[in-house]
Amino acid sequence: MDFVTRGFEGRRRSSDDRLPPGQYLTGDFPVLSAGPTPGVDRAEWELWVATEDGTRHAWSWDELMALPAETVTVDIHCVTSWSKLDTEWRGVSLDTLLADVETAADFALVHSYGGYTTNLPLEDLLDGQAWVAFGYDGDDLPAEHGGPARLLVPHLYFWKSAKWVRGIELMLEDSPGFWEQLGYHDYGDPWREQRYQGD
Ligand SMILES: Nc1nc2c(c(=O)[nH]1)N[C@H]1C(S)=C(S)[C@@H](COP(=O)(O)O)O[C@H]1N2
Ligand SMILES: [Mo]
Repeated sequence: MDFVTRGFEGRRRSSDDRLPPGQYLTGDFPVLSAGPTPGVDRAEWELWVATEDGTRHAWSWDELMALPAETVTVDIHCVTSWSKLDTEWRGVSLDTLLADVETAADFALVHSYGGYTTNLPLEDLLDGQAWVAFGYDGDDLPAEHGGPARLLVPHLYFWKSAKWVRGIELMLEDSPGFWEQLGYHDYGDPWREQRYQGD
């Protein structure tokens, strides 16, 4: 009987249910960069977090590698309408990086090598929702996809997942990043189709 079989398969959400409005599925991994791929040497690489009172925390590449890492499998959604399901990343949770950072900030402005920035609420970086990812699909993260390391915030449109991440500025007030200044949405929830300001 058909409905019996469906009962078992129904435990897994179909790919259609995992596709936010206005998105299509792709099996490729498109590269979307607003500028050239910056060459960042792991020996020189550093990740900083600066709080609203100017306190600075920083990790070298070796210090990042010494932190507990996780493998996560997530769906990603680009505002240009492609979505990719079940992408596998390796990275350090922002919960780990921010554990000892004392702040009263509500917002973060993420800075990349090369100058790109993007803003998001600090709470969207916490509680298992964001990683500094350095591995993709069992390998090092390719440079064109943000290697050595990028931010991964899969529950928001993928422009919030800053490639070549270099620092996170914690702020009391929101401040728009690169695409946000050009009219993209401040928050960018793909399920609410928040592509542009006013959506
Ligand atoms: N530093 C930086 N990060 C960036 C971008 C960029 O241009 N520069 N593009 C964003 C956009 S619009 C998307 S869709 C994703 C694309 O990531 P990918 O090239 O690995 O697919 O990176 C985001 N992060
Ligand atoms: Mo994008």
